[in-house]
Formats: sequence, structure tokens, C-alpha cells
Amino acid sequence: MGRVIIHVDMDYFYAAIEEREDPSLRDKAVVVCMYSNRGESGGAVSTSNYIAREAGIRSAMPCKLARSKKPDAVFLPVRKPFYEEVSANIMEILRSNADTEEAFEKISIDEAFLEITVSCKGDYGLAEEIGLRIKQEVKEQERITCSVGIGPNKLIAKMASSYQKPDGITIVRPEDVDGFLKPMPVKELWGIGKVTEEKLSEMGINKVEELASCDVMELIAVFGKNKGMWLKDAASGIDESPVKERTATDQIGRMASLEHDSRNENMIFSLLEELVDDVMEKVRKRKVSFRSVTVTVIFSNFKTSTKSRTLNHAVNDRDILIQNAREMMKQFLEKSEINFRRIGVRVDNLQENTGQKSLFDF
Ligand code: YYY
Ligand code: CA
Ligand code: CA
Repeated sequence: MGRVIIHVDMDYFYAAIEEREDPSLRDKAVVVCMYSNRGESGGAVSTSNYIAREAGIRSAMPCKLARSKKPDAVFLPVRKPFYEEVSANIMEILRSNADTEEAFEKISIDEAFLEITVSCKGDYGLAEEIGLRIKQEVKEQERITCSVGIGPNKLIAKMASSYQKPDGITIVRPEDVDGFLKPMPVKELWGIGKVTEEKLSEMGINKVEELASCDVMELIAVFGKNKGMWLKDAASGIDESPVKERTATDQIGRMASLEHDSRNENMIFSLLEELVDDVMEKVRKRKVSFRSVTVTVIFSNFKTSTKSRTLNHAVNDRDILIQNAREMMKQFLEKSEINFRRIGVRVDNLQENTGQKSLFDF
């Protein structure tokens, strides 16, 4: 059975989060800027919403230029730590839709691959249902839209997700790969940058179709063995690279909805225990210890809050996890009057168990 891979890409991510937090921004052009140490005049655009894009505003453009293109746009400074929190919540949703905890690969703050070969039994109809379900879960829980691409490998899934944006879903079945790739300009191939595009253009190669039919020896002569072979494969829609967590030292987390929105301590703490058990099972399976504990609450108004604690040293102890998670959850209960909708617990700063126990055990 061939693999089935999903790539998920949040739409205009930073600006979408800002719109979510302040609905009055929805019908305005929103530009999120990374200001340099020279202040407002020196910054560059991180991203912008689609209204701003219609005015010609693009990522990496000087904010000053963006302002001249759309003087009535709302300019906001990047809030990276906050976006990271939203990202962590979204990544939990995505990971929970992958075949296994390990069949998941976050590639940037707002993009990830998941393998779903087993869950969809290799069937692209079922794969589409999973893709639509992911979009719905992200929208319901985080009120953000995303674009989804589904294909037989990472390369095709990644290119499929950018095919229809925003809020799109594109399925490329194995038999459709050739037709999908061939008419594209080579620069659309994921992994081809400006320099490669120019070199190929000098060789008279502009379309993926031309690259696919090019003699691999000719490509190797210009680009070297690895890159030459990669170019030939990519243009032919071949990509064997596995979906794999990049760092073993990432994070392990679980999130779930309460039976109904509530502030009932028993209900919340008993779900928390279940989540902690799941997390601990994965911690043991991966043979890691953790140095920080994070608890997340999504309130009934969809607002999300996170609390984290860093421990003195790395542990893999259930009691320490549950104790810290409960204390932080208690603080949430004391601080707010809104019902809880979903809760999550996560361990970070993972370290591989070296066989030797922590210093404290000696
Ligand atoms: O997916 P798409 O709508 O085309 O782009 P984004 O989701 O806005 O890009 C992801 C995320 O990356 C963006 O919200 C800011 C960040 N980013 C950046 O900081 N600087 C860039 N030059 C490009 C993107
Ligand atoms: Ca994106
Ligand atoms: Ca991105």
C-alpha cells in the first residue's frame, strides 16, 4: 500500500491570530510587522491578511513601503510567544490525527506533515474526510483557517496545500501526480530556490515537465550528485523521505474536551488524570525525561490560556507531572469565572534517558 501524507498550513497565520483576538480587524487590512532596533521605520512585514495582500503587501517587504501601499491598514507588532502558544495547541490537534504519535512532523510554526496511511487504509476518499475533519477541528478549537494538501509523499502534499489558499483542500492521487506537477514552473517545486531556478533557466529548463525529462547526468554535471538526483526525482513526483519528528527532544502533549463546558473541579481533574496517564505512557515509550510542564485551557468563549513550569531537573515521574499540572489548573480555576471547554497537558524540554537516573537518585 502506498503512503498517504497530509500537509497542513495555517492561512496568513500571525495576522489570522490577531484577527481572532480582535474581531474589529476582520474587515480591515492587517499587517504584522517585525520592527528592528531602528524602530517603526526599520521594520519588515512578517505577514498580512488577504485584504492587505490585495493592496500588494507581501512578507519581507519594508513596513514603510507597506504603509505607502495601504495607509489605512492596521500595523501591529509581532507577538511571537503568543503565536507559539497558539501553534502548540494547533500542533496537538494535528498530531492527534496522525497514524501514530511519531508519524508527525512540524516543519515551522504553522505547518506540519502527518502520515495517515493506516487511518485511511490507503483510500483517498477517506483521506479527504480526515483532511476536512482536521480543518473543522482547527476552526472550532482555534478559530483559524488552514489549507490542506494530501498526496502520496511529503513533496506532493506540501505543494498541494498551497494550490488552493486560503481555507482550501487539494487531493492529489498517485495517478494525478504527473498532471499536477508537469505544467508548473520549476520554482514551484518545494525546495527549489532562486539560484537553482536561474541555473535551470540557463539550461533552458523552465517547466517541471522539462526538468522531469532532462537527462539526470546533465543535472548531476551542473548541480552535483545529490542535488542532481533530487531535482530529477522531485520533478517526477518522487520523494521517499519519511514523516518524522525532527528532534527527539520536542514535546509530548495531550488535549481533550470536557463532556460539557464546566468549571467542576472533579470533572476537570479526572480528565486531567487521564491526559497525564496518556502523556506518561508516551514518555515511557519514548524513553525520555521532561524538564517542563505546560497546562492549557480553552475556555467556552474559545480563549486559550497556557501556564508553564520549568523543573529543577529532568524527570519521568507521574507524581511530579500530576502535581504540577493540578496546581496550575487550580490557578486557572481561581483566576477565571468562565467555563472550561478543553484542557491539555504537555511536557517539554525532553531529554533521552541515559540509563543513569537523575542526580537526585544517587
Ligand atoms: O501560509 P501563508 O498565508 O502564505 O503565509 P503565512 O501563514 O502568513 O506564513 C506563516 C508565518 O510565517 C506568518 O504568519 C509569519 C511568518 N513569516 C515571517 O515571519 N516572515 C516571512 N518573511 C514570512 C513568514
Ligand atoms: Ca501559512
Ligand atoms: Ca509557513
